[in-house]
Order: sequence, then C-alpha cells, then structure tokens
Amino acid sequence: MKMEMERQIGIPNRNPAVFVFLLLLVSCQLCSVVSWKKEEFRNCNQTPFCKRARGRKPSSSSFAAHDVSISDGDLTARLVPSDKTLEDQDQIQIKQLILTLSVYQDGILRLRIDEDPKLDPPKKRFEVPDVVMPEFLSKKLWLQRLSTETIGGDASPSSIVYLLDGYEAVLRHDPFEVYVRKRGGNRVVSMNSHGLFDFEQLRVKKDGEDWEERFKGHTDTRPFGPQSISFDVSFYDADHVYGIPERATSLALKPTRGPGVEESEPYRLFNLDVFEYIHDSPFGLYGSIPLMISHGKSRGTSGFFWLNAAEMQIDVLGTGWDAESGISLPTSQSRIDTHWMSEAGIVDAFFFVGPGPKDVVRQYTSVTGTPAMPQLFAVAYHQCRWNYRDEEDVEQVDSKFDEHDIPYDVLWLDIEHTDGKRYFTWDRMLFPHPEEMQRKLAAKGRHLVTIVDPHIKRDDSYFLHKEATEKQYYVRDATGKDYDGWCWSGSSSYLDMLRPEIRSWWAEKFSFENYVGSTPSLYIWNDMNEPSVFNGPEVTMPRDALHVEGVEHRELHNAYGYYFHMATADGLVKRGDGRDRPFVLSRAVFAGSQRHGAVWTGDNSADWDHLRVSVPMVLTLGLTGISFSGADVGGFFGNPEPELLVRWYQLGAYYPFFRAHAHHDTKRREPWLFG
Ligand code: NBV
Repeated sequence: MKMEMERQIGIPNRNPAVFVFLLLLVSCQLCSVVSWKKEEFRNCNQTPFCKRARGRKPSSSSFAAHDVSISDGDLTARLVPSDKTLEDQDQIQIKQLILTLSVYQDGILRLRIDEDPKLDPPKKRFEVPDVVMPEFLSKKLWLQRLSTETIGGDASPSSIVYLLDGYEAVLRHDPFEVYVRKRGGNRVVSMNSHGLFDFEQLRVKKDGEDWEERFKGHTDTRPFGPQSISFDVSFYDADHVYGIPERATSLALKPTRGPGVEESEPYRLFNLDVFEYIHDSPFGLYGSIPLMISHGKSRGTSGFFWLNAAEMQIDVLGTGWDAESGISLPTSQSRIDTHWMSEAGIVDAFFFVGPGPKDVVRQYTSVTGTPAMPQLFAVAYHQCRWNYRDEEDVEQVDSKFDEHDIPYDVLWLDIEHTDGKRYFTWDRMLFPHPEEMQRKLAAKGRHLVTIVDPHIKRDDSYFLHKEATEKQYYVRDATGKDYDGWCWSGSSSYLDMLRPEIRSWWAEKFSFENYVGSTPSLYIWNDMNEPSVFNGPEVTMPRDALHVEGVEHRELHNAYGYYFHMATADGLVKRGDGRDRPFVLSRAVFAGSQRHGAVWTGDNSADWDHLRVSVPMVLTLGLTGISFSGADVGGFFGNPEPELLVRWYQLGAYYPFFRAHAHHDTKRREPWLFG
C-alpha cells in the first residue's frame, strides 16, 4: 500500500514529516480513486505539435517534387515549397527536403523524406536504428526505368516506377503526392493526397523566441525547437482500418473526427505507464506500433508503417471531413483518410500492397522481423502474483498444482524477491536458496521467471549502479548530469539502451556467473520499460533527456523499452552455451518487438469489460506482428468473482501467452481456491 501511495503521490519525498502528511492526504483521496487519472496525461490541445497539426486545413501548404531522377536504384527528388510567401530564393533553398522512393521485393514501397544534409541543418534528425532487418535491405529492387505521364485531371506530370507485377508506385510532382496503384488503374494507398504534409525544419533560435513547453510543473527545454512532421494517408476500397496498438479499444478503429463523428482525441502512440487504464479509450498505453492496416470487401488489405519512435498522434477521419477542401480524389473508390502527426524524427514510411491480410503481415514482418519461435514451456500456463512471498510460498503453490492435478509450467517472482529492488539480487531472508528452489521446480520440468526492471537504484554499493556510473552508461538530463528519476528502487538512473555497447554490457549481466542465484531454468520479465518514472512528466522520462550523440529522449521514446527488451533477450541467448532460446516478457513494445519475446497488456482490472477488451487488444498486437501476447488472466487490479475467473481461464487458454497475475492488494486466487 505504501508503494502504491508513493506512486500516487508521484514525487519522492525524503522528509518523514512531509511524507506522512502526504500519505494522509493521499490516503483520503485513495478511497475514491479507482480509475485512470486523465489529467496526468497531455491531450492533443496541451501538446503544441499536435494542436498545430490538427488545426491545419487540406492543401494549407504544398511542396513540389523537382529534379526527379533515378539514382543508385532509387527514385530521388528535391521537395521544394511552393509557398508563395517565400519569394526569396534563399528561403526556398533552406526549406527544401530530399525525397527517396525505394522498391523492395513482394510489393513494398519505402518513402523517406529528410532535411538536405548539404544545407547543414543544425542537427541530424534521428533515424531509428536496429528495427529494419538487414536481410530486408538486400531485397531492394534496383529501379532502372522511370516513366512520366500526366494522370487523370492532374495539372502536373507524375513519375511512375514498377512496384510488383500488376502494381506501380507514383510520385505526382506538383503538389507532390505519393501513391501505390494497380497498373494504370485503382489506387491502393496514398500519402499527401490532401496536402496536409508539413515538415518543421530544425533552425537556429531567434532572439526572444520561447521554445520551452510546460506541463504539470515540468518544463521541457526543447533546445532544438519545433521539429514535427505530419501528413495524410488514404486507404482505398477500405471498409475499416486496424492496428496502431496499444490501446484498450475495438479491433476496427473508430473515426476520431469528421461530420457526424463524436469527436475524440486522436489515437496517441506514446509509451506510458497508465495506472488503472480504462477499457474503452483511444488513449495509448505501454507500447506503440505505427502500423495501420486497412481492409475492404472489394479489394482486400493494404498497410502503412511509419518507422518513427517519437510521440505520434493519428486521426482517423470520418467520410466528408474534407468536403470543403475542393480536392477531388477518385470517386469510384471508397476511401478512409487518416492524419499522422509526429513530434520529431524523419519520414521513413513503408506502403504494403497486400492484397490479403496475411500478405500485409508477411510484408510488414519482412521489414521488422518475424516473431521469435517460443520455447514449448512458454506457450503453456504461467502462474504469477505480486508477490510469491518466499521459498516456502513458492513450494506450497507448486505442490498444490500437483495435488489438484492442474497443469502449469512456470512460476513467477515479482519485484519483492529482490534485495531492495536492486535487480539481479535476492532478498536472502525470503529467498536464501534460489538455486535449490529452481532445481526443485526444474526437476518437475518447471521454470522460474524473475523480474528485471530498467530503473537502477542509485546506491554506490550496488554493483550495477557503480559500474554504470563509472562507465558513464546512464541517460543524461538536459544539463548533462546522470538523469535521476524516482521509481520502485527510489532514486534511480536509466541505461542508455540506444548504445549497442551498453546493450552488450547489459546482456553480460545475465551470465550465470554475473546473475548470482540464477540457473538455466530461470527466465526474465521486463516491466516498467516505457520507461516508467514516477516523478517524471506523464510518469516517464523527460523529453529533453539525452542519449548517445545528443539524441534527445523525445526522438526515441517509443523505442526505449524495445532496446531494453532486445538487450535482455540477447543476454539469455548468450548465457550458457549460447544455444538456448530466450524467454523475456516485456510491457513496452515497438515495431520489431516480436523478435525479442512475449508481450502482455499490462495492468488490467478484474471486471468483465477488461476481459472483453483483452480480445481486440491481443488480436491487434497479432495483426501488427506481435503474435505472442496475452492479458493478465483474472485481471490485475481487484478481485474477480468466481464466474469471471473461470471464464477468464477459458479465454486465457486461447491467448498465445497464458499467464494469471494479480496485484499484491488482491486476495489470493490460485485456481484451487475457488472450489
Ligand atoms: O512489479 C509490480 C507490478 C507488476 O506486478 C505488474 O504486472 C506491472 O504491470 N508493476 C506493474 C508495477 C506496479 C503497478 C501498480
């Protein structure tokens, strides 16, 4: 309970008197606090880049493609603003962008748009590394021929290249638009058909300009100023769109704005630890996968993936939203329009032609990788609870499963098994013989999973903190000091998992020699890797925190947990003889997480609505490549009535990842306790 309150308070307070006062204050509130605290998180209006982008009208600015040519097997062009207010040639030059279109086997079109390095931008914009599979790059088709024609009622010519038998990619020059169509015929997916494309280029601050952003007592210094990107994407012959997890909502994504649509927030992709999330909301949770899939009865399926790890917001626009824009798109085809907005990064987008759902998933996983093949034990039933108290508790639970003849393969230990939330350690009072405990389980073919979170206790006598500090492996705050945030371990720091050498160092920590008390039957659970920071803005790391080579946290936020998961899984591969398959469960996800292990949907509640919504949540993760996922069976918060628990087991048996889990404040609920 105390920890829960620390979390509710959200700030560290080391003065006992103040702390007791806050506890009293908060405990009164706690009686009534039972669900999601909306005000802790920014909405689109409180997020300047989102507000600006959402306020844009179709064709509000336009760019034209110049110097279209084939170079190194790609189509390249300069995107030049056709903004009439920019009369000065120099200004136009400064604002030009470089566009590249590449074609890959199996009908995949890749579009990249970035600032022109020749124009010396103040900083290189962040491109997300280690997500695109190296094998994918070797599938590039070397474009040779470019044909030019003026299509339909267009006022400007288009350049057309081959994509796949029966499909081609088109770049209309002015205003620029990119799309995939059936050869000479119907469109499949398009970008910037409504001229919503905007690219805020990095620039030097002018005198008197204020770039800071404030939210709930936190200041984001934003030293590089506005740098967002937004554009529209249209899916043709589409009845519905799906994807862009993670959120607790229906499988088909409802429109967020447009005539006759009950206006809601855009779908937000920003990995957050959302305490007591509600069961029907577009609000983004712990993971972000910027892949949208469309499906319609007449043509089939197509997809669009934007490889970008900064905060993203996506509107699904209801029919008629563009009625006054004067833009005419093919009327013979039904269409779903969407608006994509991101705080930073570059445009690195992939169009998938389908035409079936399996084709899109195959095309997408050829870019980001296929799911790791799980070990047999991992697809069986897992028993978890925050917390199995001590070795005796573990032994009893284990033997009760045998006594009641209930099959189970894995027992889990949550944060309380550690010595003061110092991961890779054991509370030796409670767990004096971890190896023996694992050996006993292993003798029955069972496994143990322990939790390893990313917050590292700032305690000089803790080996991890000592080494990480000496090696300067921590993420820095905006002033250049090791970032210090508050989490389960109290004052904590976070490793810069973007750096491959830090990931290798972390992986080494899982060797049997380094992780004292671990044996080959022990596997790992990564929680809180959004990363969750109790006293940080929106319960996470400040956006102006710094990673290697000056990369700002805002640029890679959604991939932080992905790199952490990657390094942990790598550690389990490397330990022993290097032939073992890893098992690592992660809460935060990004595109490609499927390669590293399993995922669960976080802190749900013991009610029927959460049982229901777990189905579209797990299915959506599956559509976006993450096939090995599940929800906490029984519901994490609260006490399920017997009927609910029984039904949840019945459903859970069909989750690819099947684990019962419960909050420490709930009643014990091992399956034999219910008669
Ligand atoms: O480690 C404690 C819990 C864990 O049991 C749960 O599964 C995670 O989603 N963790 C979150 C932190 C505290 C949640 C209130």
